Amino acid sequence: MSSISLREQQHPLICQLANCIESVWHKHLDLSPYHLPAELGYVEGKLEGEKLVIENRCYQSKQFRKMHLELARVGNMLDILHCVMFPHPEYNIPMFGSDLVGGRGQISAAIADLSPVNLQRILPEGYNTQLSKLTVPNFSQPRELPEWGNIFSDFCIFVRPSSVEEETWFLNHVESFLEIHCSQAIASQPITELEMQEVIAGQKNYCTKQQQNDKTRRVLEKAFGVDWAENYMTKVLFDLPA
Ligand code: 18B
Repeated sequence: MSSISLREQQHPLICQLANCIESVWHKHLDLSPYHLPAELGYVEGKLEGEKLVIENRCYQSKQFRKMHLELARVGNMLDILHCVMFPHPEYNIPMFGSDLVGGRGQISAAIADLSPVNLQRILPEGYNTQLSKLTVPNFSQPRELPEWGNIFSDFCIFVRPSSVEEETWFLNHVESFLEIHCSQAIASQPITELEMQEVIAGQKNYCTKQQQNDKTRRVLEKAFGVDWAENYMTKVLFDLPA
């Protein structure tokens, strides 16, 4: 099955966000393929008797070591979009991340952020200026970040969209994040070797915290087992630069 067909079966917001992400990437960046570890591009498992299907699309560009878009579906109970853009550590630019989780017609978690990669949680000035100009939609059901969520910036959006209108607000806001991110990234200059050490430490902290997301881990463990889930979370979802 091609990922177009999985995408079309999923919740409309997931399908729209996946299309949006790929179209902004194609518009701004010179993409080449990024090869995931063997056998992990398309995977199927069983979760409580339901089929779990995972489809990955992965690219790289001059500024980004790995741009990962993943769609997953458990039977027809759970639809997931996961996306992370990992910058090359020679650029001091944030990590874009987004997760959409939903089931039976309702998205329960919609999160997107441009997360700083220094331990002081400071975004580069250009990002701050651009992000500060955005109007934050007035979502009726904001959600509380878990404890490990201290990696996210003050611009992070984490909500349960309560209507088609709010879904559109979320989609448009993430599109703005991506437009700002791609244009800022293209304009950014490589940093020194010393500064790179801090960026690597920041990216490592981001990944270590994300690996603590028990809700993601539980879904993967139930379908594929503990060891497979650990390998997938550390080698595919949140791996570190070599
Ligand atoms: N995630 N998510 O990507 N996760 O990957 N996700 C959930 O309504 C998967 C990211 C984030 O409240 C839930 O509570 C699976 C990125 C946060 O404790 C489920 C995959 C970000 C929460 C899954 C996946 C991110 C969350 C519960 C692999 C942010 C709330 C849904 C395909 C940039 C955590 C709910 C909490 C929730 C599952 C964030 C089931 C399997 C990139 C903060």
